[in-house]
Amino acid sequence: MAAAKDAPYNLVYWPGIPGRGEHIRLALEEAGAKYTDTAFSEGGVDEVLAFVQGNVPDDGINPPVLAPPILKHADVVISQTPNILQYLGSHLGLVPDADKDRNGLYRVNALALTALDGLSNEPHDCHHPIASGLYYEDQKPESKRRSEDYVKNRLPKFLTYFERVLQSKSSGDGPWLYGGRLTYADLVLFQCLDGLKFMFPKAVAKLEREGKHSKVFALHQAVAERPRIAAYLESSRRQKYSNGIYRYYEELDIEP
Ligand SMILES: N[C@@H](CCC(=O)N[C@@H](CS)C(=O)NCC(=O)O)C(=O)O
Repeated sequence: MAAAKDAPYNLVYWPGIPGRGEHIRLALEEAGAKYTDTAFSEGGVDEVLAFVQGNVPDDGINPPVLAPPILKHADVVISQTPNILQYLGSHLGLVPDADKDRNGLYRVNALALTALDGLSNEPHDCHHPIASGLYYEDQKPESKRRSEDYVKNRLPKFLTYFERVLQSKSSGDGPWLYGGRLTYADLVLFQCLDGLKFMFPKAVAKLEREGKHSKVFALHQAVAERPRIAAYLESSRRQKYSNGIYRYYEELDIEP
């Protein structure tokens, strides 16, 4: 059975944190797609654990997954955030039109991967510079050093890169990263910057005041104002940042 066009989308992700699952939610919400979410379903944690422990899917088609987010859609079970986004992007119209721009999908994916590298994975490592399996509390001095370097060097580097993308001809008209229309890469950049505003409020506010990344901040605003995204952000489906990738620790709220 191929993935049925009208089959509902099922997001499998840990309850209690927006986490990487948020990138998937934003794509589904922007498209107005019907979906279920284990963050809000009874027994949601058990479903995540069944995947993480390798009990499902053992269906002869889909390999086991290592970690959420996981997307189930008809007979498709896939993991890896940018991989899921590429799948959803094609299904939900969040990638360039393949007839007009055959390789646009890969360009958009490169932008999303770059945002996830520098504005999601590296922030995660600010709290886990020694080991992902150790608590933040077990690596606080290293975390402080890592965070200082991140806000001073890495964060401006990535924002400068995205400003350059937004100023480039390939960005087209309007506030979007590629081809003059919203793609999933814009949603990823929005979510990353949104999380960073929560995680490093002083550093991000300073960068915003300096005005060197005004197009990046304008993109964040433009995504937040999309009617479906605005409604989603106001809804109870939008979870608060807590103990996920984007966390707030006063001692790391550094002004570079
Ligand atoms: N590269 C993967 C990373 C997936 C990942 O690290 N998921 C987290 C939750 S956001 C997790 O549960 N990890 C468990 C682990 O790495 O052991 C992606 O982008 O989806």
